[in-house]
Amino acid sequence: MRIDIITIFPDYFTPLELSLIGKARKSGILDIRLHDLRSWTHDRHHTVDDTPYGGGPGMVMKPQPWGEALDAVVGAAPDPVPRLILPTPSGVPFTQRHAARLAGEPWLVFACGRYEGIDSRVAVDAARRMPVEELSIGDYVLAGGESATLVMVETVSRLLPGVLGNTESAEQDSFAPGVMDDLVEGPVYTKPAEWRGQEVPPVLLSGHHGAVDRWRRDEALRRTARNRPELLRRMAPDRLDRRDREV
Ligand code: 6GU
Repeated sequence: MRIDIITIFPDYFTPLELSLIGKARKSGILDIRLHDLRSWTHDRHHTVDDTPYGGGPGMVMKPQPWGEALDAVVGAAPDPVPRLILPTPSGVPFTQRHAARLAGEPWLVFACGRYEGIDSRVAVDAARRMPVEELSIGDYVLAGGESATLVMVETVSRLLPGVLGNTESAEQDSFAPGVMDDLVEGPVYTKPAEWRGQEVPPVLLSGHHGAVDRWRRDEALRRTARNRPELLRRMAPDRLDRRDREV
């Protein structure tokens, strides 16, 4: 997968050189390209923002550098056609479902806004050439789209074939589409079997895989009820079996 990131802070993305994503880039699974928006400015001060029409606080990102940046990065008739992601607190809430869908795309472009956002005409102009999605990572306001882009790139990247090792399967993750859909994961344990007076739940040492699976599902249901009750309320009734209802 190719990912282009356009930002006024390319240095913000050095974490993408580390760990799983760094390895995926070295192995060629991931081709991440960073672009400094200011390289498409033409004035001495490399200006990317201006005052908002209609007044009000803060500054808005000018359309001109964004238009030229997207022209240069995407081209006139791209093949394949990339998907443009606009991280914004006003966007659709980003979920694991979005991540799974985006992981199937060949090419994503992230446009990181700062200040009060990007002049709205940029998204309309880009949509003439490619699908555009406005996505938010949660109900709080960040100083810019960079950290939200890091979150989305990491979430999508770990779903790409070959990025996670066998020990770190994405299938049993909290929110993973499939069996654990709409549930958060329960507690996990490693050696020693006793630590500071606490024993590991004996079922995990029993070797009975069926019993272990059932215990994990019970614990996931309990933790979901405690921390995310709204997830259980919206869950389709047919997704709970008879044993689930007893938990
Ligand atoms: Cl994507 N951007 C900004 N600036 N703030 C956010 C956000 C995005 N998602 C939640 N808050």
